[in-house]
Amino acid sequence: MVNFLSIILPILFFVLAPSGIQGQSDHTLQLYDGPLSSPGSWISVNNYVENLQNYAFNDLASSMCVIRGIWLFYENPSYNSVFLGLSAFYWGENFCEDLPTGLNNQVSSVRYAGSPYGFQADSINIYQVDWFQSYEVFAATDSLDLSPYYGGSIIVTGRSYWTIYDSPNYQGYRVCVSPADITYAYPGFYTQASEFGFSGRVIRSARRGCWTENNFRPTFSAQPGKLYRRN
Ligand SMILES: [Ca+2]
Repeated sequence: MVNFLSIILPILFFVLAPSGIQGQSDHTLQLYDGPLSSPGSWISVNNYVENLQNYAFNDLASSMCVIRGIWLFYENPSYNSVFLGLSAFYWGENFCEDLPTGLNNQVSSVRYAGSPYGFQADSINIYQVDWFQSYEVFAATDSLDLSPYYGGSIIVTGRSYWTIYDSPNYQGYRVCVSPADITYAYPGFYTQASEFGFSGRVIRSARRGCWTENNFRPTFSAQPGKLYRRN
């Protein structure tokens, strides 16, 4: 399988990548059929995979290595946009782990968060639903009028504060959010809207810097090399 995939994967990336960028990103994930002690066949991905069936790897992964980047795992295809389900995240460089019960042989889609060009570059990722599920909007620069607009959960990467607004043109209700560690560029994972003061609201514009005193920090600092999953 490895030899076969090494030939067809570049083609699949080009054809199937629905979001992110086409071709290589700064994020690389390996999924293994077996546990780390006996990994068996495996695939390497570095872009969004809406359905692991496209790689003949649906509900197969039992362990994984994050070679680099910020990776999101979903129980269902299309990042749980059709059926909500279990989701998890993991970030860092060169960490491997067996998937826990619940994710073992259950992962159906994966994608990365943050800039395709550098996983510790400044960006904000906005998801429709909590725990980074369903549709997303990505911004790496000041954005006057985000569209479509969501506010279920966010991931802040890099070393910048961001102010998010519930109206276009940097108007309306606003809060300032930050990465978990602005010196070392630890990403900030806000798993639900209440964690960034946006319950019942959507994010319509966003810009770098802190333009309000209404500040939110991640409720926990997600360490590299540790899997966090929705309870
Ligand atoms: Ca599944």
